[in-house]
Amino acid sequence: MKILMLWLTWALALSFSSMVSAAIVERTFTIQNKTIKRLCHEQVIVTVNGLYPGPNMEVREGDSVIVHVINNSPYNITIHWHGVFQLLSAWADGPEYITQCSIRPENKYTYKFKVTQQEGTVWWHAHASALRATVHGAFIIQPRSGRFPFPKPYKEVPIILGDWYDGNVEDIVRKELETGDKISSDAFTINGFPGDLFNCSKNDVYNLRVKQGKTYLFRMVNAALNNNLFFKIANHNFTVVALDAAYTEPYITDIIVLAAGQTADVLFTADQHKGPYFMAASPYVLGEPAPLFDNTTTRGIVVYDGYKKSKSSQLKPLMPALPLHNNTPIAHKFFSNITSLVKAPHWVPVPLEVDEHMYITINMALQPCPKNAKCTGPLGQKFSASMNNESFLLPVGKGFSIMEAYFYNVSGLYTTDFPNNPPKTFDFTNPKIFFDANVTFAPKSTKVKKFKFNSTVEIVFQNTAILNAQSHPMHLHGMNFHVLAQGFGSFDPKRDKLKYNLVNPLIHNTVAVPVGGWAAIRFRTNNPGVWFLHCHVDDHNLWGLVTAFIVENGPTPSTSLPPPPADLPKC
Ligand SMILES: *[C@@H]1O[C@H](CO)[C@@H](O)[C@H](O)[C@H]1NC(C)=O
Ligand SMILES: *[C@@H]1O[C@H](CO)[C@@H](O)[C@H](O)[C@H]1NC(C)=O
Ligand SMILES: *[C@@H]1O[C@H](CO)[C@@H](O)[C@H](O)[C@H]1NC(C)=O
Ligand SMILES: *[C@@H]1O[C@H](CO)[C@@H](O)[C@H](O)[C@H]1NC(C)=O
Ligand SMILES: *[C@@H]1O[C@H](CO)[C@@H](O)[C@H](O)[C@H]1NC(C)=O
Ligand SMILES: *[C@@H]1O[C@H](CO)[C@@H](O)[C@H](O)[C@H]1NC(C)=O
Ligand SMILES: *[C@@H]1O[C@H](CO)[C@@H](O)[C@H](O)[C@H]1NC(C)=O
Ligand SMILES: *[C@@H]1O[C@H](CO)[C@@H](O)[C@H](O)[C@H]1NC(C)=O
Ligand SMILES: *[C@@H]1O[C@H](CO)[C@@H](O)[C@H](O)[C@H]1NC(C)=O
Ligand SMILES: *[C@@H]1O[C@H](CO)[C@@H](O)[C@H](O)[C@H]1NC(C)=O
Ligand SMILES: [Cu+2]
Repeated sequence: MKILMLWLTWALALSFSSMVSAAIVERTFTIQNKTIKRLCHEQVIVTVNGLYPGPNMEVREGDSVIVHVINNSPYNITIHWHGVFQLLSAWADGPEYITQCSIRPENKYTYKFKVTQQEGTVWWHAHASALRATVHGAFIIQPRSGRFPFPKPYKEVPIILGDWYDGNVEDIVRKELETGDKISSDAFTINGFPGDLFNCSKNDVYNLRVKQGKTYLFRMVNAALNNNLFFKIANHNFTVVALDAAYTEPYITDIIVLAAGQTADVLFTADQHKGPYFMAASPYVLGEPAPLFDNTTTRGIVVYDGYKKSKSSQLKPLMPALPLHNNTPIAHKFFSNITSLVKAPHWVPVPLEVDEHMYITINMALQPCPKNAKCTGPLGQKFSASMNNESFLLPVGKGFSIMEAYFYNVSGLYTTDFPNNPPKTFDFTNPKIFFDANVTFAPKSTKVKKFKFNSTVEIVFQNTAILNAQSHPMHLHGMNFHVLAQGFGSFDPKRDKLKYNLVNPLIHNTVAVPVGGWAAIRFRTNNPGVWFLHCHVDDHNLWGLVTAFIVENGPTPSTSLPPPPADLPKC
């Protein structure tokens, strides 16, 4: 509780400082062990500055950011600024082996970048192995003008949703990668607290005090490693005003649905009678049969000022009714019914001509169990995951990251033949292909795709039923995209292109591709560098549901990737 108060005070102090014209925001992130108690056990976790969740950062659009990362943890680490464009600063993007080698224990690296042409809530997290489980925080970009395209909220409140593993996440993930099995989280968290539905957690409850009649801006992040989440507050509605830091038409809803990696800016008005109300989050997972998943609920509490003094204090807080884990109609409505706020600050129109078309299948897959090993995945094999039947292998132990190899013309780390189409066409979403050994094994490779500067790219992501249709939130670094349409079953260009919204579609950096369905996106390659494209479910990411896009230089220095900073870590 004390920690929570400190943290709130600090968040407030930050929001005042943003009113003055701060051109440089400088921070030190010391990556360090921290022992904390959750779910009846003491657990050593990796943190930034001993905090879980990590410190929230707040900047104004146009600011320069300098973050000194000092790695005092036993693991290799990098930090990614999720959703920050990194215009002409790809060296600061962070994914290990893509834009940089990781920062080894006892080493440091300084991330330097400018935040331009965007505002709203994004976040930062570790982008090495599964360290982001506990190494993450909000990254709030205030408008340079100080004005929002909606009435000024009374206060801003970061709400970080997470999942918690009862054990050392790095050990758990290593086991998962060795045995090929899947392991689920043990609890969900709101601002680091699992809430009172868990054993030994009566006091580990996030507590938000509000003033009746006031409107709060929730800076929401789904930081969970492997889960999409539903979020509700009993008896209250929300107004969504931005998703992935792109303004939306104000959208009134009683539920927020965030896929792993997504963020939202949400107005919350304390417009009910003075009382306590639970806020709660639970997972959205799909698959028939459902994959192993964490079927628990986290909750925090919203208390109105003045409530304690009233005579009705024996009132129990109201609990919101959350949907079942497989409620696709509710999730799909949230994902598809909101539109962007045309002509809002930083809004961009949909590019109407397309230079490059890609059709990319995304699915689970298998890799053969090594001889003499014991694998506990499906059919006694190991889980894998693929895009267009290529399962990505990071260039570990090759001496360079992909972007360094690209910049210095080093060959042998990657090839540029990532396919534009799936190698086989079949009834992609037919559940009968669940265990078809003819299609489940995907080869391992390091294939990327190269684009000319400033081309427009359209991608249709096609989920398949191989080893179960599962949820894959696809995240692109370096560039936002428009989500033109989405649907279920196999994408049919003749029928489905008619559904494209070319007027006011949502702008995202992470799209929740419908389970057993497709999503069509479009973007312009306006940012030279190497940009990771991956599923934000961490298991799937580590199993290979990733690739990278190389965006070549434009014609001028101001459209070219600068050389790497001198302190870029070496492999
Ligand atoms: C940090 O924690 C890990 C895992 O418990 C442990 O192996 C390591 O020795 C610790 N390192 C430091 C510097 O305390
Ligand atoms: C709490 O502990 C009891 C007894 O050990 C156990 O049966 C139950 O599943 C636990 N509940 C949760 C939510 O972990
Ligand atoms: C929430 O919004 C719905 C639809 O606009 C409305 O019917 C309902 O009364 C609202 N609930 C509250 C608590 O404001
Ligand atoms: C998940 O938990 C809910 C509430 O406890 C229960 O009704 C439901 O059957 C569980 N679902 C699965 C798939 O275990
Ligand atoms: C959102 O849902 C409403 C009610 O079903 C519908 O009328 C409207 O067209 C939908 N808007 C979008 C953008 O899907
Ligand atoms: C890499 O190759 C390109 C094209 O051949 C050349 O223009 C560039 O100068 C080379 N870069 C380095 C660092 O050698
Ligand atoms: C898989 O391959 C076997 C042997 O080539 C063939 O008999 C079978 O029909 C194939 N299955 C499917 C679903 O294509
Ligand atoms: C993927 O590639 C492997 C190896 O070439 C092949 O056996 C398998 O059928 C392919 N699967 C799909 C879905 O294309
Ligand atoms: C990119 O292409 C568009 C359309 O052709 C053009 O309007 C724009 O100026 C180009 N941008 C850059 C940075 O070259
Ligand atoms: C850490 O990074 C170094 C340099 O890239 C590499 O040699 C080493 O194997 C990595 N360690 C782990 C545990 O991945
Ligand atoms: Cu996935």
